[in-house]
Amino acid sequence: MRLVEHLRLGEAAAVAASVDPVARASAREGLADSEAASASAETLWAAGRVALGLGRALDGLRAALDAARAISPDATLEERLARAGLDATARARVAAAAGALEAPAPASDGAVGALHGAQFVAAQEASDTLRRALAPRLLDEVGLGRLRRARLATALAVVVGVALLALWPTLFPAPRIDVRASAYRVNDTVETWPPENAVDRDETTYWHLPPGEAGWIELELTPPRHVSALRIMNAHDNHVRDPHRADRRPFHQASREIRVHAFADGQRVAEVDATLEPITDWTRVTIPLGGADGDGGGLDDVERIRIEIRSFYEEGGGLAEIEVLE
Ligand SMILES: [Ca+2]
Repeated sequence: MRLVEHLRLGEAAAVAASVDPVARASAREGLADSEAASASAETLWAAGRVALGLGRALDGLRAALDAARAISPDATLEERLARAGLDATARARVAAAAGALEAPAPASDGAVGALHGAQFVAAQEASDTLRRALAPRLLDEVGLGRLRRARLATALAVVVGVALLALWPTLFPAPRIDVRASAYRVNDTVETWPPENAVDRDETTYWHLPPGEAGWIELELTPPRHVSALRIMNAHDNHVRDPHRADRRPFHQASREIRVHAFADGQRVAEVDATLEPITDWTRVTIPLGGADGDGGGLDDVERIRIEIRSFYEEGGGLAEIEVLE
């Protein structure tokens, strides 16, 4: 209900309608004076000119209380604050700060003590509370309409923002690549060379086909995207040249002839043949994927890329890394 009132401003409109336009204009000036006094109080206080700062803070509160008088000239302070829209807690706080206005202000910075510090804070808070509550009650119809629209726009922006945040992962899924293969090598129960090894950004891990078999590896792109080329690092066995691993049974396994198939909207949109060399020095080869007309401009909305390993060096085929270039 508070939100509805916040947007509708019905109470504020009722109070505003009961205020004489001349009194309203002078009260609005009072609020502006109050705001200026509070701001300069903050600056003075922060600069160490605390006696002057406290004086300005109290001026700010006086001006805000005077503005409250404009909307209910004959009421008590308590009634006036209630009519300004303050709840009981805020009324008590503002009334306490207003009561302290009677005390004599310190004449010099040296006379400012801890209690004055508390008084400064209380006065600034009370002025701010009162100004916020009073401002809509001192608007005319045009001003109220403008405030209603501004508050409605803010509320709508929050609602849209929250909804967008909730729907974001569905609307804009994080780009993902899933990988699968016709088969992969399992040397024993411990060592395996699964297809995930070809997209883990680690040059020392490989997808290997079982020895002696042709096969394929496939990348599924979510969401589908523009692909200009693949960068491929062939499989290799970096243990072969490692003297510390002489006990290990070395093997060579690398792909030779490959065929790349790209799919978009369920249709095959490219088929490119390439021959890979056994790698030296961690080299990668780039395979451009042009359109059907081979213009080299890449392919749009690619959802799936299959790399067929048609022949291999030594024991069998495999790949260390596949990068999708957009
Ligand atoms: Ca890898």
